[in-house]
Amino acid sequence: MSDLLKHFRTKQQAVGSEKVYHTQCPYCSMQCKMELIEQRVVERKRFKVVPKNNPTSEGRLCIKGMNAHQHAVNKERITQPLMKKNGEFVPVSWEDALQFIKERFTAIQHEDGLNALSVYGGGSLTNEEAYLLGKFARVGLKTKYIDYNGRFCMSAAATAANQAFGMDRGLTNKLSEIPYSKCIILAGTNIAECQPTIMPYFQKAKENGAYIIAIDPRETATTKMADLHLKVRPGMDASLINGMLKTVVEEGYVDQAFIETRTNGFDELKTHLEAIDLKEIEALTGVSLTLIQKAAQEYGKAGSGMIFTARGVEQQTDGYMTVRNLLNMLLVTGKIGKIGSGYGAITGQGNGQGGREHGQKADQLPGYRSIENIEHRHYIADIWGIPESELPRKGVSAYEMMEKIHEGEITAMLVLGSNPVVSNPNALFVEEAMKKLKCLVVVDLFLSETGKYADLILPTSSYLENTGTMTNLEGRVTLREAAKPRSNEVKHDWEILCEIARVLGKEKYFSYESSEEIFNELRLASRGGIADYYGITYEKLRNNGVYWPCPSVEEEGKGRIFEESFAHKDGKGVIIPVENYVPKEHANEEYPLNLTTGRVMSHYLTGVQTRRSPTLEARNIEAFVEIHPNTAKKFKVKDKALVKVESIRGSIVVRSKFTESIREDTVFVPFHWGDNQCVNRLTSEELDPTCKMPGFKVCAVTISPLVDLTLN
Ligand SMILES: Nc1nc2c(c(=O)[nH]1)N[C@H]1C(S)=C(S)[C@@H](COP(=O)(O)OP(=O)(O)OC[C@H]3O[C@@H](n4cnc5c(=O)[nH]c(N)nc54)[C@H](O)[C@@H]3O)O[C@H]1N2
Ligand SMILES: Nc1nc2c(c(=O)[nH]1)N[C@H]1C(S)=C(S)[C@@H](COP(=O)(O)OP(=O)(O)OC[C@H]3O[C@@H](n4cnc5c(=O)[nH]c(N)nc54)[C@H](O)[C@@H]3O)O[C@H]1N2
Ligand code: SF4
Ligand SMILES: [Mo]
Repeated sequence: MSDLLKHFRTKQQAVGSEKVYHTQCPYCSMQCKMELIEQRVVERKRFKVVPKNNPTSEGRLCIKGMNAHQHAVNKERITQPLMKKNGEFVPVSWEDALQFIKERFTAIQHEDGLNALSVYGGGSLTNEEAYLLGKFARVGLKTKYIDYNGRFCMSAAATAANQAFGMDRGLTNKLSEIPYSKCIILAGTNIAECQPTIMPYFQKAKENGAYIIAIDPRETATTKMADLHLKVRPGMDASLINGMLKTVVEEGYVDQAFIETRTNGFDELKTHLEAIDLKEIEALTGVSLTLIQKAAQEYGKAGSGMIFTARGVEQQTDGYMTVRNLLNMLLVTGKIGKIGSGYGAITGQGNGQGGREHGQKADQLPGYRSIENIEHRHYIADIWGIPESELPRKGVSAYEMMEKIHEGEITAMLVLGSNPVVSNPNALFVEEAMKKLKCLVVVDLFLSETGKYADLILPTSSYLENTGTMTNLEGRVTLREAAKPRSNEVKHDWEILCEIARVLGKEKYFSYESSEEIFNELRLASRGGIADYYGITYEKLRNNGVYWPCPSVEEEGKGRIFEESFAHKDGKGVIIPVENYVPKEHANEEYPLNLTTGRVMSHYLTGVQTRRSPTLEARNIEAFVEIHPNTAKKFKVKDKALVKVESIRGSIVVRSKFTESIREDTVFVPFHWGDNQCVNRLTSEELDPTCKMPGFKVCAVTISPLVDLTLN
C-alpha cells in the first residue's frame, strides 16, 4: 500500500470513530448549548467543541465552555467510592459504602438526634436533584438542617425580589429585550468575564444608543463598555444609590402614575431622601457628586431602563438592602414590566436559578413554597406521602450550619455539589468544623479540598453523562440530556440519593427509574406555587426551553413578567427607605486596606473543575492580589512578588499584580484556589441579618512582602 493510501485509510478510520455528544456547558447561568465531538485518531482521542444555536447564547461559547470537557475526561475523576481507612482513601464497593452510611447515619441519629444529620447542596445540581435533595433531607433523613451554596450567591437578590415584587425570577424580561433598553445600570457585575456570551446583548443596546453605567471599585472588561463608571468604595453601594435616588426624585424623574397605581411606600422613601445629605454621600462612597448626579439624570431621563445586579453589590452584609434600593429606583421611575425596562439579578451557577426554587434552602419547599406556611406544608406532605406533622421546620443557612457543627448540634454532613472549605467565609473555621464531624460524606467528581476531610467520597456523573433540567438566568428551563456513557462505578446524584434512602429503609419514597420521573413529581410539587413548573414537560423542553411560570401544559411560559401587576396579593410593588450603611469591618488602622474578592474569566468558583482543565489552568496557574502601584509602594510590595495578605482571621500568600485600574484603598483577590491561597481564610463570618449572605466583597486586610527586602 502506498504511503498516501495509508494516510487516507487512517483518516477514514478517524472519521469512522467520530462520536458527537449534544450537551450544555456545566458552568455559568447562560447554559450555552454545544456539541462535543470525540475523534479517535489511531490510538489517541481528540476533542472538538462546536457551539450550538439556541435562543439564549445564540450560538456563542466562551473559553470555559470550549474547554469544559477537559475536566470531565480528566484522569483524576473519581471512579469508585473511596473510604478513609487509617488516614488513607481506599476504593470500596458501593455495597460497602452504602452499608457504612447506613451504620454511621443510624448510629448518629440514635446518639445525637435526627437533626444531627445535615445536608449541604449546590447550584450545579439539576432541578430534579435539587428537588430530590430537599425531599431526601426532610423525608429520608428527617432533618431540618439543609442549605446550599446558593446562600452565598443569590440569597440577597432573591430575598429582595421576593420582598419588593413578591417573586424572584432572576430576569424579569427576556434577554432579547436588552438591546431595546435606553439606559442600563450594571451594579457589581462583571459579565464580560462571568457570563461572556451575554455581552452581545449589551453591545447591541449600545449600538442602539443605550447609555451604560457601571458601578464597581475596579475597572474591568465590563466597566470598559460603560459610558460612565462609578468607582465606588467597596461596601458603600446602598449610600451611592441613595444619592442617585435623591437626584431622581428631586429633579422630577419619577413616574407619578406608576407610583400611584402600582406601588406602596413611596411617601416614606421621599421623606427619607429629604434627610440624605449629598455631600455626605460623596464622602462615604468616594464617588464625586457630579458623577452620581449624572448617572441619576441619564437613568431618569431615558425612555426605558434596566438594572442588573450581581455579587459585587449583593455579597455584602447589607446586600439585601442594597438590592432593595436599586429596586426602589426601578419602581419610582416605573421602569419595569415593559419592553427594555426591568430587573436582572445575574444568576451565577449553571442551575443557580432552578436550584433556589425547589427546596434546597433551609426554609423552603418546592415551587418556592415556604416550610413555615401551614397550607404549603400540607400540600407538599401530601405529595410526599407523609403526615404534615412529620415534615421538619426550617433549619439555618449554610454558614450557620458550620456554627452548629462547632456547637455540637450537627455531627454529620452530606455534601453534594459544593466545596465549602474553600467557598465559605472564615474558611479556617469551616475547615475545623469539617474535622469535628463524626461523619462526612462528600459526593463529587474529584477529590476536592472538602473531600479530603471526608470519611467517604462517592463518585458522581458529570454534565456529559447525566440527564436533567437546568433553569438558566432568564428563567428559561432547559433540558440537558445525557450524551456520553458514564464509567461503570459512577452513579448519578439522584441515584445516589435513592440508594442511600433505600438502605435507610425509605425506599418507598425514593423509587425512581429516571430523572424524568423525578421531574414529573417536581411538576406536581411546584403546581400552584410561585415557581410553577407544572406545564413544563421533557417533551416541550426538547425545543428551545420554556420560561417559568408555566402553570398549564397548553401554555408556553412567560418571558416578561410584572407587565400588569406584581406578585404580591395586592399586586403592588413595595418601596422602602434604605439607610446609608458602612460595613462593620472596613479599612482601619491595623488593617488599612479593603479586600474585595471575585472571579477571573478562566476559572470557575473554587476551581475544582477548571484547575483540572489544562487549557484553563494554563491561563491562571495561581491566585494573585491586584493592587494599585501607589498603594504597593506604601507597603513596600514589588510587582509579581509573593506577598502575605492578612486579616484578623488568617493569612494567605499570593503573587502581587500591579494595576492602576483599582482604587488605591482596595485590593482584589480571586477565590478559585484552596489551601494557603484560599482568600476565604481572610473573609469575615458576619452575615446579612435578613438573607444570611456573607460579606465576601469587603473585609479589612494588610499586606506585606513575604521576604522583607528592606532588611537586606
Ligand atoms: N469566569 C467565571 N464566571 C463565572 C463564575 C466564575 O467563578 N468564573 N461564577 C459564576 C457564579 S456562581 C457567579 S455568582 C457569577 C458572579 O458574577 P459577578 O458577580 O459578576 O462576579 P464577581 O467577580 O464575584 O463580582 C463582580 C464585580 O463586583 C465588583 N465588586 C467588588 N466589590 C464591590 C462593591 O462593593 N460594590 C460594587 N458595586 N462592586 C463590587 C468586583 O470588582 C467584580 O468586578 O459568575 C458566574 N460566572
Ligand atoms: N471570597 C468569595 N467567596 C465566595 C464567592 C466570592 O465571590 N468570593 N462566591 C460565592 C458563590 S457566588 C458561590 S456560587 C460559591 C460556590 O462555591 P462552591 O459551592 O464551593 O462551588 P464549586 O467550586 O462549584 O464546588 C462544587 C463542587 O462540586 C463538584 N461538582 C460539580 N458538579 C457537580 C455535580 O453535578 N454533582 C456533584 N455531586 N458535585 C458536582 C465540583 O467538582 C466541586 O468540587 O462560592 C461562594 N464563595
Ligand atoms: S461558562 Fe457560561 S458563558 Fe461560558 S460557555 Fe459556559 S455557560 Fe456559556
Ligand atoms: Mo455564585
